[in-house]
Amino acid sequence: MKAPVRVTVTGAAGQIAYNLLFSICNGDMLGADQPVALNLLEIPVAMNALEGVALELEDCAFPLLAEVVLTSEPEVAMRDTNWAILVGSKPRGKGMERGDLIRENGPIFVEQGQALDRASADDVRVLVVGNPCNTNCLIAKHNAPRIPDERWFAMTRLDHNRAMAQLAAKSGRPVSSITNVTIWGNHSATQYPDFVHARIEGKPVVGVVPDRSWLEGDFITRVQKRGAEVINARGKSSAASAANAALGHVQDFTFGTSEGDWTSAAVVSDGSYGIPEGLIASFPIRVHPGGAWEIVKDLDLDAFSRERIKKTVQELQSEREVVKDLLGK
Ligand code: NAX
Repeated sequence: MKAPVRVTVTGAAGQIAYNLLFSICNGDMLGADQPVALNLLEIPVAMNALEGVALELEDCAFPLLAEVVLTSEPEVAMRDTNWAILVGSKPRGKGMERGDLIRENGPIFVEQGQALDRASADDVRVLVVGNPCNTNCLIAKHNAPRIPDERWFAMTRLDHNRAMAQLAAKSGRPVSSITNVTIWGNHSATQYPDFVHARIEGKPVVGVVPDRSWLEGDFITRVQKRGAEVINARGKSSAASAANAALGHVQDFTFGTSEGDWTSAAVVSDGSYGIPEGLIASFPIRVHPGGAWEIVKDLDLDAFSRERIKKTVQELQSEREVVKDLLGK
């Protein structure tokens, strides 16, 4: 029997976590032979609800679940963790601007970053899901100088999946035939879902979907605004699809991406494609079995793509400006 991998999930009584925890314990994220231990973090008022989740986890009698720790203390939640999935954050309130939300949630990620720095395992990797996830990730990273740059991720996998699904629907081809999709930049309405390098059955999308105005217009807008579309229809934000994306992200960064394909994730920019070093921006990422990864470097960007990447990067820079006092060292 392998030693358990310790996974922290914050916001563990929330709706994304409710769709995530049971799949983690079922082996869907780290493999059917990989035991897991869970560290679950909530705020004090939600501890009762979290205890209810723990009762249900127990009732599943998961053979792979070695231990469950419930806590409202970030440092306890981050202790010895190998994968920290930071979901918990405050939702945007009525009339709140994006900048207000960033300021509201920033301190959570200062505290959790410091706790990760002090208490996590030496090989910890961090996936930030809670919004605004790129900037929250930036804040946590700056408050955890012990953890190397390549271990930090903000989630754009849901956007990536949404783009694949739209291309499949438009072309009438199966989702499995869609590859080489990239989400660039911020997980926000400025993100750029790149169809130029995407492929359908190995052929450039632009050759298979002749409707260029759809690709440049509705395709991009629909992916950018899909979160709002789900809220309008469901009355609640995406939860099952977000949890599924988090599983997919950790799977890819554990087992690797398929030969010839890549995934999208927001990582610490190394300056590639002119995106300023240090920003947490989404790139095309190739992952090797075991989890070592690199930004796919050799893509030619046309003027259309460059313009859109510039816009989303400007937004990331202005978000960084809003939180610069939280970035510590
Ligand atoms: P919920 O409101 O259902 O759950 C959030 C949970 O976090 C709550 O139980 C709350 O008590 C807890 N929480 C708040 N502050 C905390 C803190 N300081 N420490 C620990 N827990 C804390 O939201 P849910 O639908 O689960 O969404 C969670 C986050 O994911 C939101 O910020 C949401 O915007 C974001 N999303 C990110 C996505 C992405 O693709 N990156 C897509 C889905 C989602 O919109």
